[in-house]
Amino acid sequence: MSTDRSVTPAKQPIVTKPSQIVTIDRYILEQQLSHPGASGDLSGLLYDIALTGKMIAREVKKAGLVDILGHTGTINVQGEEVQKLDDYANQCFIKNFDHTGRLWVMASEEEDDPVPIPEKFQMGSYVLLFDPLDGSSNIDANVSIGSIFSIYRRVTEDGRRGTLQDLLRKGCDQVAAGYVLYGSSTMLVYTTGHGQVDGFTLDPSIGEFLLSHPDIRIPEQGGIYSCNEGYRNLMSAGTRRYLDYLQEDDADTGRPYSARYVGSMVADVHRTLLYGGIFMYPATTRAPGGKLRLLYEANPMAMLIEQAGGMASTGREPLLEVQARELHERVPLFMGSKRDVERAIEFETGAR
Ligand code: FDP
Repeated sequence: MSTDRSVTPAKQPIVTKPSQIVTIDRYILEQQLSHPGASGDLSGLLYDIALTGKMIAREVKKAGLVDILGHTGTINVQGEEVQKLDDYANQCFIKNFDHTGRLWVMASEEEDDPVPIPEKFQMGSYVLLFDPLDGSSNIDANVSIGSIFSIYRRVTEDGRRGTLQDLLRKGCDQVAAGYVLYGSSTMLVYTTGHGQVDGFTLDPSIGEFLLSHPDIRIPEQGGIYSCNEGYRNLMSAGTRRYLDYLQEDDADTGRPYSARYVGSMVADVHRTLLYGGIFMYPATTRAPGGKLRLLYEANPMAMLIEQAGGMASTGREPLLEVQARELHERVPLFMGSKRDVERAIEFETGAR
């Protein structure tokens, strides 16, 4: 019998030291401290976005359980009315932001008109636009969806109410923008400009967003294009020639590109931000102005892409320079790696 009593030590679980963890609260606070004179209102708005994202993520996780927990419009076992997820997300944004004293006015993709701050609450100096649940046609298939937000400073000063003037802006006026992605994990990605885009992943065990993707930079050029090619025959000749170009065999320029299209803008743009390439929703004969909403989808995503070193265009002009004329205006868009978007513009404008 062996006298060697040594045993293989049990594997230690991998534990992240507290010193290595940067919570979103800490990160936002540190950013605020690096801007002396900041009122803290923008930080407050970002904390509220994180909270809203967590509340929506909790409900999204239950979306597949409708047969068990109850259908929309019915009363569930707890005696609560089951709300449609996009209505829930919309209400969640409105209720979490209307009383904070930080906002002047809001607008939601789900509401026809601007959402005023109720009289009983204090008014603030920021303007919030949001798409509470983007890609919602994907919910029942358990595919990633997201919430998108865009923040501006108010421009009107008088009276007790923000107006359309505060909301109909150019994307380049945004002071912050971002999204919460409800995917295999929940992520919050945001920018406040200065060429900085950061991503945080929700650790469900502690209910906190932790810095997981600091300083995201989009590659100069990618190898993936993302587009609903089902509408190819409805697209312009330039767009079709660009798609042909992406599909040609030319190893020197990394073609053909791979195609990836989730059909959920937040997921498609998130992948584009991380891996590079191009996401596009061009004009079609059925939707000559494009499909995606300028204020709730295009502008915030364009700000993120550009702050990460990429480019965003309508195909003819810089996306962030488009002056909004209507709250629910749509726009054709091309965004992603700089070289890919430049090439798309060449085809769109007929330069190639
Ligand atoms: P959805 O209709 O599912 O809400 O603008 C909304 C959006 O999704 C985007 O998230 C997505 O990129 C796009 O529409 C998908 O549109 P198509 O089905 O026309 O491709």
